[in-house]
Amino acid sequence: MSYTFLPAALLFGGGVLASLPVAAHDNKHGPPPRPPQPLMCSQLAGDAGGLVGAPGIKAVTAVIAPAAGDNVSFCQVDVLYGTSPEQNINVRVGLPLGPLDGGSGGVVGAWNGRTQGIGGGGCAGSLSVNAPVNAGYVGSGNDTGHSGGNCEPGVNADGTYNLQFINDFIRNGMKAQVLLSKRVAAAYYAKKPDFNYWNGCSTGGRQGYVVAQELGRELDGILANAPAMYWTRFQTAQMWGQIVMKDLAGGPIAGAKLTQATASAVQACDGADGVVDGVIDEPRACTFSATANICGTPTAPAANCLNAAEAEAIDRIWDGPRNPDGKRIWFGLDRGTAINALNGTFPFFLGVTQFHWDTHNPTFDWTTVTMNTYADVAQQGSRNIADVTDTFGDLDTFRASGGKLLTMVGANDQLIMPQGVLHYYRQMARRYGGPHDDDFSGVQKFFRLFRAPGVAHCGGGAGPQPQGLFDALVDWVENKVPPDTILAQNTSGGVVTRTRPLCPYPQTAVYKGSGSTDDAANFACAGNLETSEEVCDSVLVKYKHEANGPLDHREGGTSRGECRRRGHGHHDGHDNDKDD
Ligand SMILES: [Ca+2]
Repeated sequence: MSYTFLPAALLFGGGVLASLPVAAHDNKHGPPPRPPQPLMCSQLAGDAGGLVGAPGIKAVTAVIAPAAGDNVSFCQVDVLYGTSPEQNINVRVGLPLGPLDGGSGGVVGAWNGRTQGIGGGGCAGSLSVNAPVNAGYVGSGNDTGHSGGNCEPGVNADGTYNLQFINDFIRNGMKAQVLLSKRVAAAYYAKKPDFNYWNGCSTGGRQGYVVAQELGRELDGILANAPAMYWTRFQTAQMWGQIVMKDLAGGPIAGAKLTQATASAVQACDGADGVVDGVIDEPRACTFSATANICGTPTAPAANCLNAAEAEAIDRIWDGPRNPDGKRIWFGLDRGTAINALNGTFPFFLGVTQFHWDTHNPTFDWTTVTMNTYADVAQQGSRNIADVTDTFGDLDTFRASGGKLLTMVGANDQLIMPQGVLHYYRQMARRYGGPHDDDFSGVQKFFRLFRAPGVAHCGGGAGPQPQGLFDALVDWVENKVPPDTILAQNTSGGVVTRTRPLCPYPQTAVYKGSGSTDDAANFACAGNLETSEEVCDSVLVKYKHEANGPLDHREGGTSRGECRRRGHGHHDGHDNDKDD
């Protein structure tokens, strides 16, 4: 295959191509073109690197970082990117040493021929590229245009949005990162990457989805775990429990009571999946009510029982935010999840910030919001800023380009309600699959979701911990082997104590009925967790009409008729269908 060296095209499109040297050669009378040659690291900060003076490139440094501890030496390129004085995105590209810098053992120098972008967390990016570089990848990261993890600058003091800040955080930073990493790799090694990947969790997971949705041709494989997608909607929902506790219980409920309520729910529902192992495999099917923990009742625990108001508050935290009509606005924390993270003595700081974004008022006081007015704030957020932040686009280009998307989400994620990504997955299943609600075969050809029972945000928790996710993605992309299961395991003192398969949603791991329940070999992926009961209960009130709009069955991946037919038109006494 002929190879045309057009590094700038990756970043800036066709407008600047005419001014760049190219190896392609259509002058039959001239000398043959000289193929591109590898560069020394330091040359990447000079004219030969093609970065200096290019549009959007404000500064470039390129130095060889010495080996340190377990980290190998590599070529560290730092680029300050921005197309205006206000835009300043720091991108770091870490390159395994090329042949002119002493690298060896890889495809070119120490390089394995691949790139791997690393995502950030919270309201911050990441410039830590050691892990991918140590594994032979060109690693990259970006700071999303600001340092630190504070999202408050998204709203100016005068009540206007700082859309530069918001867009750099939401999308521009990782786009510049991906494009620059591919461009710098091609310049350094004189070879385009064979495969390009993303690897992130939480905000890093959201970033992976943004790249899939908005740069669909650039990456071959994306690992996007516990994605912070629907940024405005889920972060607003992070405040629901605080408001409920304030209104019903007079303030935060003691942490020990919340912990006991979680333990009681696990005890009640653990065995429903066929294996008593301290984990509720399908928490949506668990209907345990915290009223069982009310002091003085026969079912109350020996310690940390609840008063009636506290019990109602915990039930509403599990249920998630609803509007005054009883229609679901977003999802709650599934039973078995640590409630304290969002509902401790103080609210989660990014949730507080989100209320400022929702109302574009940097001094808005969340304590003025009640359970009845919560929907108004949620609706303001949807109408004012969620189209910018929530990144719920389709995957048409990514799919058509052959990309593969892999997501792990902990079923007991204590920060990002895992039903959010299920909501998106259901929509994509309908978009790329068959006509039936339960047909996920189409979407699974390029996008697989593994929900890990008992696993917390990006890992941790009582459930078996997912293993080898990134390797599974690479195998899918490069060897066409789709991940049919992901191994998960618990360890104690370095010894594996339990293995269990994770299954591509909506399948689940079912015990075969004999042999150790601590051995993955005794489980098989089967069943369908997308019951009409779960799907219909997950239908949300229409986006941007949270205060008093109709339910949006279509966006919920189902139909009103389907939910009516199955008898799910009503929920908890609320007439969910009256306007629909
Ligand atoms: Ca269980």
